[in-house]
This record gives sequence, structure tokens and C-alpha cells, in this order.
Amino acid sequence: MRTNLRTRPTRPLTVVRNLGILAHVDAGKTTVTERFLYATGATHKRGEVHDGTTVTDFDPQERKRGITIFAAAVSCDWDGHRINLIDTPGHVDFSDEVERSLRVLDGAIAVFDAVAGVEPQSESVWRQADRHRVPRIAFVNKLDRAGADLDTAVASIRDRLHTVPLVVQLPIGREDGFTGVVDLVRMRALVWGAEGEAYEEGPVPEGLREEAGRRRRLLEETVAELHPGALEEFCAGAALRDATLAAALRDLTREGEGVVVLCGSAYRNRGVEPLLDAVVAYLPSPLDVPAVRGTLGGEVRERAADPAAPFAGLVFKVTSTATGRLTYVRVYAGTIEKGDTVLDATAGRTERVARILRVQADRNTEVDRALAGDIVAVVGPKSARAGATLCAPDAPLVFEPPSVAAPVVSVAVEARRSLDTDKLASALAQLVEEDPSLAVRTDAETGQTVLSGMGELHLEVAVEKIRRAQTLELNVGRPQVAYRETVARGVSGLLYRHVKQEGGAGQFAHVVLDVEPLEAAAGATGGSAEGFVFRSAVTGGRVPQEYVRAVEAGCRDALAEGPLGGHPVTGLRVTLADGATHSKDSSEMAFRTAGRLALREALRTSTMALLEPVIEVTVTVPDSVVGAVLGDLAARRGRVSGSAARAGTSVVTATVPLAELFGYASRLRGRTQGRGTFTTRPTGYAPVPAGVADTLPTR
Ligand SMILES: Nc1nc2c(ncn2[C@@H]2O[C@H](COP(=O)(O)OP(=O)(O)OP(=O)(O)O)[C@@H](O)[C@H]2O)c(=O)[nH]1
Ligand SMILES: [Mg+2]
Repeated sequence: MRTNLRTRPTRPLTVVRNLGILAHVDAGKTTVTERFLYATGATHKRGEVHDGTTVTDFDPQERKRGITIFAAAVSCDWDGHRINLIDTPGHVDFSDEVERSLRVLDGAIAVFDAVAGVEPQSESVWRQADRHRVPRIAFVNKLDRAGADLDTAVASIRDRLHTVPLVVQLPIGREDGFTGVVDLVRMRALVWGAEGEAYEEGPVPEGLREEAGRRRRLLEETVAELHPGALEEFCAGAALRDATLAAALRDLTREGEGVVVLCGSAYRNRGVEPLLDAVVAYLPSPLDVPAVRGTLGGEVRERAADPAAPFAGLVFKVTSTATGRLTYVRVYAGTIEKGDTVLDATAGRTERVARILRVQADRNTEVDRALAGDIVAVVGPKSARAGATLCAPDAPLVFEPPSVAAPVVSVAVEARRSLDTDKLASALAQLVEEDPSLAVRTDAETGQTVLSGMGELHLEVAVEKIRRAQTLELNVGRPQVAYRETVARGVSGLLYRHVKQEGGAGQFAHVVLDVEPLEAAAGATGGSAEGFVFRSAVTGGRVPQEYVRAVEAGCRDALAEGPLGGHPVTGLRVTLADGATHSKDSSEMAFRTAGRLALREALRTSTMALLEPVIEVTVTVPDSVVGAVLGDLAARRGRVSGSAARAGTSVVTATVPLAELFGYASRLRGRTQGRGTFTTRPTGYAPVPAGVADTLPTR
């Protein structure tokens, strides 16, 4: 890690773009990032993913595996604008990293493979970006590949992402002969040289004039349909001026009413500069996005992106490096300066900002201050976690933290030498702090340390990171999936008496619980994303409010371990039907204990069902082996939901229990001589069939 002291002049916020690059694995996000850095002069050499020489894939594991694992931030300057960019991982196991990045971005580039079109993980990250209302532009990459076709890719954007594609370029040449694009907004041709250095701009070639005119017309019509200002001009003159078209495209992007589509080949350096132009032209600056909202004591507080306002920022990532603990902050309002004391409003602690760093992948530059709209790393805060709000101590507020997905796979880990046990424990604690989608617990029965995460690869990477950083020798168990338990048929009127009245302060709590499956109750409650709903039907004040809350807390305690195998319990509604108190011996503690023991008892008498995580798998294989692949999926309890064939390649989609998918990557490679690929997407939990459930170990 190199650091040099240099303070940059501050810039007006209108020229800042905070954006992320999102896509399915291997679409070319890191390559696009690399080309941005080169085109803007931030680097002087183009790195390649397959050579392990890119700026953003700097971690040894990323270089070895050729995939992005950790979101990396870089900055570059283009056309008088400062572009802060986060290159995100495409593999589904690291989607939490994407979620945390999306939370702090103002815009994004969605990259698609021109052969495959919209792939499952692109669809997932698109939905994530929808949820965060992040405006996007699309880049259809790899137009140089055999079988690449812009129109097919655009059709899949329309059909699978349910958005309106606003295609602003027409490719010149196909596949290997792809040399440039016609810019349909300015009606000019951009053609790159053999080495993909600077492009030459000229008139639209004769042979493409008609096609370009037709597509420009289509673009104008689509835009006029969506944009009232453009419609007015279109109706008046039956055409749109270039400036009106560009302004309307910007508005539509920011409103999320359509997506501007560009194309090119990042690897061959074609289409990169116009993509940078589009970032500047269409994606919003921090001033163009709505004021950010936080709360204080239940009251909503808004903060505009104003450097003069009280400071407020969100921590979205924490890493330990040779420079120390880096806390990545998106500054939403105000200014932080070196030496400031800030409040971690989430934890209620103050922290000191010793240094502020502008991060460029694994290098950084020290600055004196960071303003609203900036993304920086600070050194000094010792305990602020990802998701924490940092703010001026005299103007507190709390931002909603990014959501964290629940882990679905776990492995037991132990140090091979017992004297390394403490070292392993602290390494695991640090790992969890840096990646909130990992969790560590000690198994109550076996005493083993269990690490859980989002998938096999996620855990493999985590374990490898500890091995490398700590030079620890580890024993790692076989991966296990995280089961859950749910109520299939509940009980009503279960009476539990918690009474201890011999000597000293007594305990007295009577509770009566009804337990039912949440699905059955969903009509009445409107359902719950949380999987647990509690309500009280006690009348006449027989149980005071604070004791009702204590019973609810006790029930939540009981959900940690179900009766089938000690797995977390979900999908139920509990009603406190009745209860009784004692004037002297009742307390919140007594009711909490009663709630816990009552629900535990109720679950034991209910009919319970075991749930397992299920995954949608999309397998792409040569036609010749599709039979073997289908047979293998069936043996893994897979249910095929679709298949399609195109140009000798079959794509099979199936829902498979995660427990049956361990080792699938190497199995598929073997069956297809390395020509098969597959991607996965979690689809939730499903009941384990009776015959299988009987053979499972308990937790
Ligand atoms: N033919 C061709 N290959 C490309 C192009 N862009 C990227 N690639 C290659 O595709 C592979 C994946 O590219 P990356 O840039 O690592 O893709 P990514 O989206 O960052 O992948 P993850 O970070 O693992 O999700 C690499 O081997 C690239 O060299 C392109 O325009 N054309
Ligand atoms: Mg990458």
C-alpha cells in the first residue's frame, strides 16, 4: 500500500459521478473499468484479467481465480468530470458486496455479454438496482465475439428486465469485423484503429445511412412517447433536434423510465470513450439525486448534498490493510476534515478521523477533507462497522443500513495446531467484520467453530484468506447447508406456567399461546418478510403491555433453535391468547422466560417441517451432453423448469436443493470436458422431502 500526501482542489458537485459497474460474472466489468482508467490517463498500461494485471482485481485470490471478489473503488477524470467508480463482483456468492456498494452509488453501468444477453445474475443485480432506485445505462460488451448480436441482446434487455431500451448506437461491422459505431444522437461514425487507440470521427458511411436513419427515427419515437417535452417538439416538427434528444435521454435515465444502451468491445478497446461520454451526459451527479433520508428517534431527517450542511455519511465497507483499518464512507452531506471527531450514531460512540484517503484500488492518496458527494476511506475509527452512520456529533441521525443476506452454507473450521486456536478466532472475527454476509458461531453440541456464508465459493475464499494472511494451517469440514424449520400444523391454547415462589423474589408468569403457520395467517396479517409475526389478543388488561413485549422477546429467543434439529424457526404466527400475572412476583424477566419456554413447548407439540435452501441453476452445455446433464440434475433432486437450444448449445434451467449442488462445478467440467458452465441464483427455502429429511444430521 503506497500513500503520498497531496491535496486536490475541491470541485463543484455537478461534475462528480459516483457509479458502479454491475453485471453477471465474466460480462467484462473489470475489463471496462481497466479501459476507463487507461482512456482517462489514470493508468498508462492496459491490464488484463487473464494475466492478473488489472488495477481493481488486485487481491491475490482475484488474480489467481480471474474473477472479482471484492468491490474495488477507483477514480478517474473525463471531460472535466471526476468519476468515482466501484467495480463489483458478478458471482452470486458475493452479491452482498454489490448490495452494499449499490447503497452508496448515484448511478450504474450494467454490462451485458453480446452473445449471452441478459444472464441470471444480471437480472438479479438489475432488481437490486431497481430497489435502490439507481439510474443506469447499459453497455452491451464483447461485440467482437462470434455469435455476438446487439439486437438480440437488446431484445433480452426489454423482455427480461422489463425496461425500455433506448439504443443510441449502431455497430459498424460484425464479430471479428466490428470496428466502430454510429452515434445515433449526433449521427456521426466513430471508427477505431486496429490497435483500438483513438477513434476517428466522420460522416456515417454510405452503406449504413439508411439503417442509421431508421434507427434514429425509432429512437426519437420511443423517446417522444416517454418524454412530454420531446413529444411536443416531435409533434410540431415530426423530428427531434440532437440537443432535445440528448436532454430527454438524460431525464429518462434519471427517472428510470428507460435505459440508454451503448455497445462495444472493452477487450478490443472499442466503444470505451463514448461510454465515458454517456456517463457524464446521462448519469446523475450527487446533486441530481433526491436528498438522503435518515431518522432520529423515529423522526425522518433529510440531508441535502451540501458541503456546508452538518456532516453525515454511511460506512459501506471496512477492510484491514497495511495502512491500518480503512473505513469506507460515502459522504452525503457536509464536510469531514482530518482530525475531526464524528459520532457513530448506530453504535452511539464517537470516533476520531485521523486521516482521510482517496482510494485507487490498492493505492491511496491522502487528502485533508472530504465533501458531500465524495467516497473516501478514513483511518482512525476503531469500531464503526459496515452499515454504520457517521455524523457530526451535534447533528445526529441514523441512515437505514444496507440489508444483509442470511448465510445458507457453513463449514466447520479448526486450527490444525491447538496453539493456533486463538489466532484463528481473532482472524475469523476480523473476517466477519469486513464481510457482514459471513457469520461465525460455536456449535453447542460439538463445540466446533462453524463459519457460514452465501455459498461454497464464498467460504472457500474466506478460508483461503485466513490461511494466507495468518499462515495458519486449517482443517475444514465438508460444507453443510443451513436448514430451517417451520410450522406445518400449529397448536392453540397452549398454557405455560412459569412459577418460582420458594424464598426470596419470586417469578410468576402464565401465558397461553396459539401457534399457526404464517401462510395460513398471511391473509390476515398481509404476510411478513421476516417470517415471524407476533400479536396479542389478550383483553381486559390481563397482561400489561410491557409484559406482552417481554413475551414477544422470549418467543424470538425460542426461534433460534427448532425441535427437529436445532435449526432456526421461520414462517409462523404466534398469538398471545391469554395470561395471568401476580401482584408481587411478576416481572418482564419472568414473562420473557415464560414466552421462550412456552413457544419451545408449543413447537414441540406442533407438526414441524424441515426447510432447505433451493437454488435456480442455469446450465449451458453443448447439445451432445445435454442428456447426461439432465440425468445428473434429476439425481440431485433437481426439477427442470426450462430448456432452450441455440447454435449447438443447450441452456437448461432447474431448481435444485443447495445441499445437492456441492461439487457440481467440477462434476460439470468433467462431464463436458470443460465446455459446460453454470450459474446459480438463490430462490429461497422449500420443504425437504420426508425420505431425505430422515437421513439428515441435526445441528
Ligand atoms: N472477446 C471479448 N472478451 C472480453 C471482452 N471484455 C472482457 N472480455 C474477457 O472476458 C473475461 C471476463 O472479463 P472480466 O472483465 O473479468 O469480467 P467481470 O465482469 O469483471 O467478471 P467478474 O468480476 O468475475 O464478475 C476476461 O477473460 C476478459 O478478457 C470483450 O469485449 N470481448
Ligand atoms: Mg470483475
